[in-house]
Amino acid sequence: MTTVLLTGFEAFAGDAANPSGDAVRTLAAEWDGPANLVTEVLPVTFAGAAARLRALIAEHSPDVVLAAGLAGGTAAIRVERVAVNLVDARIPDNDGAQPLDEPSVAGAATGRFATLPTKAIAAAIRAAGIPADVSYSAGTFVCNHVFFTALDAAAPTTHAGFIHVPWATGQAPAGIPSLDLRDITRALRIAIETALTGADDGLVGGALH
Ligand code: PCA
Repeated sequence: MTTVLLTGFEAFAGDAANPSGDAVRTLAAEWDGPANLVTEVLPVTFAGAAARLRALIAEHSPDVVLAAGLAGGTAAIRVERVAVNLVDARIPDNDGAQPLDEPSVAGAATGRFATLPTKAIAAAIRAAGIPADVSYSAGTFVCNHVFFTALDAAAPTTHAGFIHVPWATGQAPAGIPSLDLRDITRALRIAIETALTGADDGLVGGALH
């Protein structure tokens, strides 16, 4: 049976919530197949998140790995295409660790591309009426580290990638954009379904700047 590993994150930076973790918990509760869905809410720690993700991939040998995290201040779902082999923490993680200018995986390539069909996923999410774009930087904090780790740890045949989500409505700080948690959850479901069936072939995308 096809296995999908879906992760979100716990709260960080003093926030009370993280919509990525909430959406993963919601999708796990309503999932009705046909793929086997394995879910986890990861700690926002460089050491803990990467180790846990590697253990989950080793245990379940998933066909699809989709990790999700919060990008506070954004207004759309961001389907990340590029993971950089760089850890450069602007704030401490939930362990209090703030590594600077280190590789995510020592000796690995400078960067890696998502092995999910990123353009097809963004288009499918938009077609459902939810704002979504392909993004070319997942930052240099724990999300990018988990994204790079997923690509490093997964088998070459695995489709692996990362999605950044906005704040959920009702949780966002004043004046910060948000999406309904149901739409964030739907976007993750659409991403999984597209990863299992879709391809980027022939889609116009990219970014001018
Ligand atoms: N967002 C952070 C880490 C955890 C999360 O949800 C990031 O973008 O790196």
